[in-house]
Amino acid sequence: MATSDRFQAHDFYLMDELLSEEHRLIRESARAWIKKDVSPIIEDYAQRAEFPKQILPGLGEIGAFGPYIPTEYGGSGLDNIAYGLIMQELERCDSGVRSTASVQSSLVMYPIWKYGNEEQRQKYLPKLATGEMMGCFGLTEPDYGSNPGGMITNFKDEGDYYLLNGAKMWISNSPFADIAVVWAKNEAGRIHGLIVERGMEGFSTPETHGKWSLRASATGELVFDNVKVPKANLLPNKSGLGAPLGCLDSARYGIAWGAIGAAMDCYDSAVRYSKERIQFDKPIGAFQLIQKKLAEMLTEITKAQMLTWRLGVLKNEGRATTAQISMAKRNNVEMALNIAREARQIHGGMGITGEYPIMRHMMNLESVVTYEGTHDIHLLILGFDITGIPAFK
Ligand code: TGC
Ligand code: FAD
Repeated sequence: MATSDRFQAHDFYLMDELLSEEHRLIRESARAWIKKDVSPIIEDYAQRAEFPKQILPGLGEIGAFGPYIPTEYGGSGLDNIAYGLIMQELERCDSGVRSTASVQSSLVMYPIWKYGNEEQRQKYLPKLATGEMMGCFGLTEPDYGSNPGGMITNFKDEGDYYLLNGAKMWISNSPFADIAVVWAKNEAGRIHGLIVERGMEGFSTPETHGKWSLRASATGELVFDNVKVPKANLLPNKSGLGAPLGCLDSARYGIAWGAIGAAMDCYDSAVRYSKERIQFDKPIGAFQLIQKKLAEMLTEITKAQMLTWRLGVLKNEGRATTAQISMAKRNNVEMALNIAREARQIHGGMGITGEYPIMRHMMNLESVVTYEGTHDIHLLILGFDITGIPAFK
């Protein structure tokens, strides 16, 4: 089913004036590519529960893989606002497309750039930046989701190599990734990152089927059965739970922007539908109850845009805190989910079909509100920041 993409951006508080010419150009090129190459196929792939692999080179070309990674490693060397705008445009189309780029950029390229050595950076980053090589990030385990510090995946020093055992679950991109950045404990119980490559004996990546959400994104497991990982594949420059959590800060920041994209798409479709759909001899947009929904949607989108732009400025200055990022991820995903639900109602019965993007966004956002830290975990991160008292355990 090829659906037309009639999206028009809404900028009620003239936020574009806060962007540079370069920011606007980057956003427009991402938006144009999405409209041309991804929007026409995304509904069909989501319905078939398949990831459209043919978009990978295009994602590389628009700079969606490693936007803020330095150009010497193949990245685009952009700032955090540009990174956010790209994520917004991708998720405006589909959260799964943004997911693929988020994982590659913030959960694979970022740890190799920040925690890897020069040899690892040169070996992996340029290929990851073009999409020629794809990666995934293995933190979550079947028994350790919100509490990754409890992980049981482990490795032992066997002299010439590390012997890796364990399993990861719910891993975006795992079924087709060439490499996995895997978090595992050493014999002393210290968490380290290891780069595991497809083809290593004992390493498999079974796909997770039957998802009602993120259907256009591939999700799977990572299974390690006595995998011999070369010692050169250990990320040497940071260990402890803070290492994977540091990557999450960057990915959660991208999601905060991305969720605004999904909300904008639902709002835009709802505005258009409310002017076109006639009931009781009037466009439904003439009824106060519909206007209330639209006015509240635009208000929430505008508030989220301002919050997130300011977060981007702080991030560019190196001043954005984990708790500030949690506030934006939590607020914006909930905002987008609420807008998707309201937009679904405005579309009446048509809202449940693939003719409109609404139901797909709504179902996708049910994953987004859970991954990268659940809605309630982000509330607890904020509670910790406010009181100084951790309430996680
Ligand atoms: P806690 O004792 O608080 O912290 C352990 C160490 O980590 C440090 N730290 C951080 N460092 C960097 N950045 C952060 N955001 C950090 N947060 C904490 C902390 O200072 C400490 O360092 P040190 O030196 O003292 O050891 O850890 P805890 O075990 O109490 O857990 C805290 C909690 C619950 C907030 C954390 O575990 C958490 O965030 N849980 C949520 C797990 C999560 O978000 N998983 C996401 C998996 S990846 C994913 O979902 C990808 S989806 C991708 C897609 O498709 O887009
Ligand atoms: P649980 O941790 O079991 O939580 C269940 C419920 O209990 C939640 O409501 C939670 O908020 C609540 N809860 C837990 N602890 C507390 C507490 N202390 N106080 C109050 N409430 C609490 N992970 C990766 O590592 N890499 C990936 O690429 C990846 N991609 C994903 C893709 C998809 C489509 C999905 C759905 C998940 C993905 N994840 C990935 C995993 C994701 O990060 C986890 O699902 C998430 O962290 C929550 O873990 P859980 O599902 O085990 O839920």
